[in-house]
Amino acid sequence: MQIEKYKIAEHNDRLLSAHKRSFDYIASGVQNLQDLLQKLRDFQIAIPSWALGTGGTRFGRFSGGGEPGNLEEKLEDIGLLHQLNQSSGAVSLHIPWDIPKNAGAIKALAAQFGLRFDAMNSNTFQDQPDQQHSYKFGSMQHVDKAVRQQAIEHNIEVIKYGVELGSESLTVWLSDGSSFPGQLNLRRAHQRTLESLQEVYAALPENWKVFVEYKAYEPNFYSTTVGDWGQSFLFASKLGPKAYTLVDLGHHLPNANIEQIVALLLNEGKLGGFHFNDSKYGDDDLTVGSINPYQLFLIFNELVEGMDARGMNHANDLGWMIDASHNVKDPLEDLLQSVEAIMIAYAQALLVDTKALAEAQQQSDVARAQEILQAAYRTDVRPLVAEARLQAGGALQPLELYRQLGVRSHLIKERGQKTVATGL
Ligand code: PSV
Ligand code: MN
Repeated sequence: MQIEKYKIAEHNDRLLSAHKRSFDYIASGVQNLQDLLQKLRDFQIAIPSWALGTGGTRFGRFSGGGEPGNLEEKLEDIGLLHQLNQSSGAVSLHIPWDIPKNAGAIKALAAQFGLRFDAMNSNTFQDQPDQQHSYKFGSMQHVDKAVRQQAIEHNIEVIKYGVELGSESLTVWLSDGSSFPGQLNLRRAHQRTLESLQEVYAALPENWKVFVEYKAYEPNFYSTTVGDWGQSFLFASKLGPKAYTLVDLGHHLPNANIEQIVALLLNEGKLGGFHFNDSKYGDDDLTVGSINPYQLFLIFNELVEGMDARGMNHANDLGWMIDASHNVKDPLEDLLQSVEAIMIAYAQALLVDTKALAEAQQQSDVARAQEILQAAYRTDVRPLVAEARLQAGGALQPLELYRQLGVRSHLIKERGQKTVATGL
C-alpha cells in the first residue's frame, strides 16, 4: 500500500492554519531558524527490518495482523512511514532474518520508496536450521575454532549482502558470555573474540565501518564478552580506525549515565551508531521516549555538543537506528511515535543556548546551567518538527493520518489477519 500524495496534501490543508499559529509562536524566538529546520529535514532514522511485525516475550506473542510476510512488504511498510514523516529514509537489515535474495531488485524497490540501506546486522546468537555448528556456548569467543570460523564467515557474508545493497556498515552484536562462574576463561574469551573480530575487520571494504554493540546481560547472566562500553571501546580501539562502538539505549545496567558514555566516546572519535529504545528495568525495547524523555534529551544534548565540537555532520556521521519491540501496539504506530520522539529530543537539543551554558559552567553556576538545559527541554518543539516534515512533503500529524486512512485495516485486507513477520 502507498498513500496518494493528495491525501497527505488534504490532511495538511485541514491542519495548516492551526499549525501556522503554533509554529509562528515558537519560531519567533528561535535563532538560526532556517538552519534548524534544515537539520531536522536532513536527519533520517533507520527502521530495523525486524521490528515491523508484532514483538513478543518468552511468554507469548499477540499478532495484530497485516504483518509484512517478506522483505519486499517490509520495505513497503517503511516506505509508508517515510511518506508520512519524511524522517525514516533508511532501513537496517538483519541477516538471516531478511536475506535479500535478489539484491538488485531489493535495492531498486527501496530506492522507489526513497530508502537507503543503513547498517547491516549479523546474527550469531541463534542457530539456523542449516547450520553446522551450534552457538549455544558462544560464537566468536567459542573454544572450538570451527565455531569461531563459522561466525566469522557469516559476518563476511553479511558484508557481501550489504555491499550489494549499498550499505556501508556492519553492526556486530554478540550474545557471547557465560551463565555461571567458572564456565569461561574470561581472559581467553576476550582474546578469542578479538581475534575473530580482527578477521571480520580485515574483510571490511575500504569505505565501511564496523560497529561493536555491547550489552550488560541477556541471554548470558554471569558474564557478557562485550558487556559494556569499555569493553566495546577496547575492541574498537584494538581493531582500528574503521571500528566504532554502538550504543543501544537498553543495554546498560540500571541508572547508567548514558549521556556521559556518549560524550566520552564522541570525544575519542569512537562513537559509531545508535539503537534507540526505552526501558524501565532492563532491555525492555519499549518505544524510545516513552519512559524517560528527559534522558533522551540529555543524550541528544551531548550528541549535538560533541558532534559540533568535532565538526561532524549530524545526519551522516553516525548511524541512527531504532531497535525496539512492539508487543502491545501496532508496530507502525509505535515506529511513528519513536521517530517523533527522536526528532523532538534532537530539536530540543538544537535549541540549547550553548554559549550561555558554557558561561554558566565556567562560573560553576549550577542553578543557571540547569535552567538553561531545562528551558530547551520544556519548549514544545512539536511545531518545529511538524514544519520540517511539512516542508519535506510529509504529514503534519503522521499518526493521525495513519489512523484516518485506516492503514492497518488495508494491510490486513491485503495480507491477512494471520501473518507473522520474521524477527525475534
Ligand atoms: C540485542 O538485544 C539487540 O539489541 C541487537 O542489536 C540485535 O541485533 C537486536 O537486539 C535483535 O533484536
Ligand atoms: Mn540493539
